[in-house]
Amino acid sequence: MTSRPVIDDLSSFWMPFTANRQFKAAPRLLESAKGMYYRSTDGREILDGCAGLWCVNAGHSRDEIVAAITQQLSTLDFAPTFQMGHPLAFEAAAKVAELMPAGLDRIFFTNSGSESVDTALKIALAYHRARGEGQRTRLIGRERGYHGVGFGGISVGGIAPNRKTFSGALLPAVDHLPHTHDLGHNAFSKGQPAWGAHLADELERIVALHDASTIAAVIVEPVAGSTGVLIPPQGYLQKLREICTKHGILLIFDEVITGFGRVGKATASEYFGVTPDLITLAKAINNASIPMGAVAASRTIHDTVVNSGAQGAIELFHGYTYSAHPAAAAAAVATLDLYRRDRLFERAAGLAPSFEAAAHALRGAKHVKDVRNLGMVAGIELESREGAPGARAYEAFVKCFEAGVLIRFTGDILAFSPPLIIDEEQIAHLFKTVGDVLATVR
Ligand code: PXG
Ligand code: PLP
Repeated sequence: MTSRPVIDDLSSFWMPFTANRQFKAAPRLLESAKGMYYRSTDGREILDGCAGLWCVNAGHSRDEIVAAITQQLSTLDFAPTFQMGHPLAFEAAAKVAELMPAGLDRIFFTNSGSESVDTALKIALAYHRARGEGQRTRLIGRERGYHGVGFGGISVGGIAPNRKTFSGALLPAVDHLPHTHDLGHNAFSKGQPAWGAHLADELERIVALHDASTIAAVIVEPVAGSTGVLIPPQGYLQKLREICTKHGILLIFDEVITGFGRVGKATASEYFGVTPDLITLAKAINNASIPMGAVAASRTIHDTVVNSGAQGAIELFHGYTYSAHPAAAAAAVATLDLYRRDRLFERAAGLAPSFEAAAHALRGAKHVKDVRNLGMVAGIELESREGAPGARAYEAFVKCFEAGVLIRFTGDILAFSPPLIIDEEQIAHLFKTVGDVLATVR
């Protein structure tokens, strides 16, 4: 058995997005991880069905990444990237650029998805200003969108509880597209649902209301993860792209979850064949081993902003102390090399059909009212318990953990996004455990 760290005081850590009192009354603690498995402090192996928080795409504690970080920290622990540089920052940017859709090869580094979102929104404003259209300041998000927790991100985001407390301080010029989730039309869709492309036309209505000359950008997740795995209807993203192009509005895809293989290609943009103007990234960019995020900008946007400044003047007043932190950059280089060497994106594409079949085998399981999936992401929506929304999924989540499987839940939706190194047997075990647990859930 492993030694158990004695934690007698859980009170200091104010936990993020957690029911703190509930958790601290019955904590679930992880103490190590390797490959597909966590180990809990009570010495149990836990199959990771959600890649941590949708981020450990190559599996846990990979030797190549650990070695790169360790080596880097003892060579160059920190170097500024404001008016200075270090070679790995440029190498990491070039490697990220290689995986982006053609033309989106200018990379701005951040430390998280939230920072990537705020960065992309600011780049959009800076771009229009550099073009002499500084009045384009309005931002369009979408209902049920999650774009992190910065003030920009919650303003364009569409999750009511994330906004309510802060409503008086959100960005002023923001509008929202309707979300595309409708079980009346699309229940039990495999891959992209057939119904819903017309919802993109709502953008025309918003443009007519505010006038295109006031709108800077539209931001959406190509596949919404956090709010319960919402797959875009066939043709929907293409339509958004067309409408944005027609009106000179920038299109931002938030690929913090979909980036780096989750849907079987490097990006969802590549998978869907729709190229936005900006892509936000984080999480799997370096297998979540060190905090890092990025924004991929089109060369047009980059060149417009950079060439508009006077010689010797800083062109974009934006950046983080830790932008391209050496350890994070080393981890990114090692991770992207590993993805290529092990052909992990192809592996994800190859596993997707059995993942889909295993998820949809839970159609008909107790409480299940929808199963949906794309690539290596799946959502299982449960009928809510009368008067207690979310309680049923929480019970399922806790029982799965007790049965040795880690999943995510939001509201009454269970979410699955395992590391892309998962094998067929583990996929079967993951969904079988969930089925067994659901049979016991009240
Ligand atoms: N955009 C998207 C699309 C995300 O999914 C962020 C931005 C923010 O990233 P950071 O690194 O600031 O957290 C995210 C993050 C979940 C879950 O289980 C999802 C996220 C984070 C934590 C939990 O749904 N997504
Ligand atoms: N707050 C203060 C007082 C600072 O000096 C800085 C950075 O120098 C920041 C916030 C921003 O920190 P970061 O660059 O890590 O985002």
